[in-house]
Amino acid sequence: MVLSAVLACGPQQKNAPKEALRSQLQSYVQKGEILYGHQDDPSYGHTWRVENWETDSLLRSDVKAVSGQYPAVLGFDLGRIELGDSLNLDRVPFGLIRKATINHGKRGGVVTFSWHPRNPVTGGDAWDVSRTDAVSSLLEGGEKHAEYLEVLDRLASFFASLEGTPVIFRPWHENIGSWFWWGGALCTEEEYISLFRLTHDYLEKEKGLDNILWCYSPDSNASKEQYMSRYPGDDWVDILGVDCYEYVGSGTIEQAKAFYIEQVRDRLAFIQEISAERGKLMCLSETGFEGLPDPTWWTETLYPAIKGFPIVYVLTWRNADNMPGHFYAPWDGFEHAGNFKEFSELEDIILL
Ligand code: BMA
Repeated sequence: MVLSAVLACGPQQKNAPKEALRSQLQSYVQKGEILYGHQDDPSYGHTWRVENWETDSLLRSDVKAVSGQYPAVLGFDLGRIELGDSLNLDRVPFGLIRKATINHGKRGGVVTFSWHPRNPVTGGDAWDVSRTDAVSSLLEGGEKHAEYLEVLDRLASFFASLEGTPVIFRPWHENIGSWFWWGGALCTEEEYISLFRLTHDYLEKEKGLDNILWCYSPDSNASKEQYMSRYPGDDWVDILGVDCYEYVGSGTIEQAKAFYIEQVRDRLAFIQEISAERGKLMCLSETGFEGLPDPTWWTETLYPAIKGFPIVYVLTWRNADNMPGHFYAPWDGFEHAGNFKEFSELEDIILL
């Protein structure tokens, strides 16, 4: 065992930044409060983007523009950190992400990271599912294992640069469906679990990082059995999440709404059972309805879907500045923004 591993198991673990975050999150749950989160909130919005993060105060926010408050949770993505790039896959500088994370932690907010890494065997993006050996290649004995340890070094340096700010990391998300190279049909259960554990153990035991709570966040295509079939284990997971979106498809908004509410409630119900058995926090790690076509989505769909579940947060996806229909939170001038304001003022919904 390396020295950092000995230290990580030592008595100071109780005082680790991640334990402070865990207690903070537990106290919201005990009060029946649900934090609201938004992906990439300070980086860009529906019609704007931070130009110079070093001089910018990073105080602009579509959510604040319509509700008067910042989201309690900020989400960021680490895709392309594995390449050593300075911009992530949505062109957000990692410098901005670091600065915004530290600022948000200081003002009492919570930060969560997703990761859409590129395919290690094809060089394609996270959605390149053309080969089924990408995950196994990263594991011990695999042809990309040594390179993966270098990727983990980059990840570790990033987390270590957050000045001790505790954060939530949810790698290898949406792993039941098969649209990412680590998805259900692209690797075995054992390979998936090994990859999650390797990622966790390298950062915590090898690198001694103590500022990360780990979230497992499959997509909503999972039954309880499927959800658990790729569960990395209690020693590797702190928060149980699920990503679940509303889609209209060929039906009506009313049908989509009924399906979404039922699906979210079904998934959160079994996650609640698992989290009670295992003493884990739970969250709705990603959700939304692209373009918000339903005028009362926040109060009449999202809220009824989550109400009564002890989730610590719900995060809606990003407001892209370069794809006019790709937004999941309101923005200044959006016709149904008032419904979000109403949602944000509910007693149990917490913004910063
Ligand atoms: C997806 C879309 C993409 C984006 C990716 C990672 O859901 O928003 O445009 O690149 O997430 O943020």
